[in-house]
Amino acid sequence: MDRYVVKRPPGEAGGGGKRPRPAEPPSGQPPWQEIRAEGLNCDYRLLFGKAEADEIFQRLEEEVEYFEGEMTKLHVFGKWHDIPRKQVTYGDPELTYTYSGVTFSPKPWIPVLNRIRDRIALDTGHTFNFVLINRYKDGGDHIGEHRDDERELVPRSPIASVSFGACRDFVFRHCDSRGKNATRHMKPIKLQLAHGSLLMMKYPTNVYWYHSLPIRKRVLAPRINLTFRKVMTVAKK
Ligand SMILES: O=C(O)CCC(=O)C(=O)O
Repeated sequence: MDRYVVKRPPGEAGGGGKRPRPAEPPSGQPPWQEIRAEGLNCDYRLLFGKAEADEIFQRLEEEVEYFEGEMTKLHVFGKWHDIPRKQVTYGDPELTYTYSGVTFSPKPWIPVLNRIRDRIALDTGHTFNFVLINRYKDGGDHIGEHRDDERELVPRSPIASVSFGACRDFVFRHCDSRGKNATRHMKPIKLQLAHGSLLMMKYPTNVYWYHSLPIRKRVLAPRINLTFRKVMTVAKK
């Protein structure tokens, strides 16, 4: 990851936020790392210290209720598959989100999710009305290459990705360098998303870069990832 990282001193903005932030982050907070490549604009930092991240992980394990039944299937190239992880959405009432052929209605916010959402707002200046939660029981669970480019997202809005539990590899691949029809070679960008970390994926990252969480058989512990999003209200869709 280091090749693409530019470290910024503490106190500089991390998310291109719109609300004023405190001039200095609370003491002892790690600095933002800028991850930059052609068309890729991300910021990464540890958001929670270990003790708080441990506590939040435990609360998520106890309080998040994942989808069951039909909602655990995925529509890919005309076929339905079991999702290789657990998934659920929470958010403001009346929002909907269509992802891989499935339309999700969010469950109402719960305190642990509001706590994470508030911390992101404090640190980045961005507010979010929707979160997609993925739980990977071990390194066999994964998510394939995709872009977060659903039509319900507020145009050019960032996505805040917060991770708890096992540290997992996360890979960005440029759209021009995918598969047999690649038109040029660009190296994939590999990150490790640590316990308590925040990855801000900012415009235009999701226009040009696909991302995935590959299988890692040596990972035995669970991981929970929350992607906070700004979804348009029904009237604006
Ligand atoms: O678990 C992760 O870090 C990735 C989740 C993801 O790709 C998504 O929610 O779109």
